[in-house]
Amino acid sequence: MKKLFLLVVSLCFFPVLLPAQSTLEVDANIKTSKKIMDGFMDLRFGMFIHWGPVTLRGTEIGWSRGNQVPVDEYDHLYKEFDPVLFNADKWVKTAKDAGMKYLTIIAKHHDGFCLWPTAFTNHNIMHSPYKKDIVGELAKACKKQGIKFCIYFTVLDWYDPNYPIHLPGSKEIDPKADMNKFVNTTMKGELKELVTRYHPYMLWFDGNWETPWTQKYAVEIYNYLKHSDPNVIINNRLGKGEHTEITSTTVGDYATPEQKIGALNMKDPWETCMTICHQWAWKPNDKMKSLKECIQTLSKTSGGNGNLLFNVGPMLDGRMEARQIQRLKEMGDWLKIYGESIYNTKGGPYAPNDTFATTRKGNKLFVHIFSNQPGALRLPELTGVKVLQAHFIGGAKVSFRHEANGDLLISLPMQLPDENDSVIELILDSNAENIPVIAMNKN
Ligand code: JFZ
Repeated sequence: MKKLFLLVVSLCFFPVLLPAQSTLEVDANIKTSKKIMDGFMDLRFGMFIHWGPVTLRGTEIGWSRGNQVPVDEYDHLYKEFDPVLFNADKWVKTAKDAGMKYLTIIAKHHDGFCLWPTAFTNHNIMHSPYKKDIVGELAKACKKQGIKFCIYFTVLDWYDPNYPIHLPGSKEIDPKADMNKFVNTTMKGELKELVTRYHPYMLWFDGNWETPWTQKYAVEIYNYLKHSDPNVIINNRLGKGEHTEITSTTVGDYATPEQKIGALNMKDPWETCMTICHQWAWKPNDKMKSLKECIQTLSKTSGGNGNLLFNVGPMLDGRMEARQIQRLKEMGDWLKIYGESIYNTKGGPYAPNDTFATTRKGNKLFVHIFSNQPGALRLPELTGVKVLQAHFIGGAKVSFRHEANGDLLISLPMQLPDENDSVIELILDSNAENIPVIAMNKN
């Protein structure tokens, strides 16, 4: 008995004596809780910001290094980077006026330039003429204005000599590089600075597709970060694997479809990242999405039970473009009327298509109508549920009837109240959130 007691005690104090746990899996106790993830998914709409010295050229961040811009030129752009009109409060207010609830800044993109004063490389904002902590100022402004502050950080670094690949798309491994040193010293050091100084709500990793990055590193970094802040949310691009899915081996808390709306998924959290124009970083005369496209993208994303991280690339002087601020404000104006059908809702039960999408909360089912249907909108049966009442949000009553085959027929006026997305609120006789998913045709 005494021996057993001693064994138990020694195991408690010297966990190294325990059989080595698989290093390829995240400890279930450390994984971000469902409660925290539900809170994140309630937010629905956030701002992504891609920015850095590359705006001096107007080409794509990271990817244009060694392509449109020669490496020697690209790597010295920061010496001219002086965004004197940068104003963190204005950026955050732009996000707030758009109805966004969180903001994710690129602290370091694939070109390795750091927008905060890091001790681990001189390739950072303090060595530019500007010399101000962009990440810190944004963290402060977000806190002040009640926006959740999040950080993008890529695991690859084409600039750092210890990271084994040095050019976009290259497969060539530099024999002089030291990946272990890069991860254990530079990456861990930089992440520790970011987490302890700025307390991000979420970390948006990227770059997981390159071969030097392994699942073992991903698990190690996940555990490392969660020990530092047990509540921090981490996307699925920390681990290896497809961005669009969550599987049993995924390292990270949610899926990250890019430049396309994710599929309806009531089980796994996901967030689509998408640009308001074409490029992630600012480009002169980049084609901007119409208001209709912006609003319908948000509604279809919510209808699929996902979040939208909508990207803006500010200009080289530190301002966001007036036309983009205006477009975002128009989204915010729409959300002021229809926000109840977006925030804190669940997607489904119908899979969104180009005609309509649905969201739900309690006994309410919101039908987002994207284009007028001659006379009526026909919805396949909502099994076991009756509609008691229907009206446009902020407007008139809508007539409807349950057909003999179970279909729900909703009458539409000649002129829909909102040309971008009119929302009908259906009041049901029971909880809309319990209705099973209903597959739909594309149109
Ligand atoms: C990545 C970044 O590379 C991009 O610049 C941006 O930050 C976006 C949010 O995330 O997107 C990718 C990811 C992978 C490839 C291209 C773009 N790829 O493998 O070609």
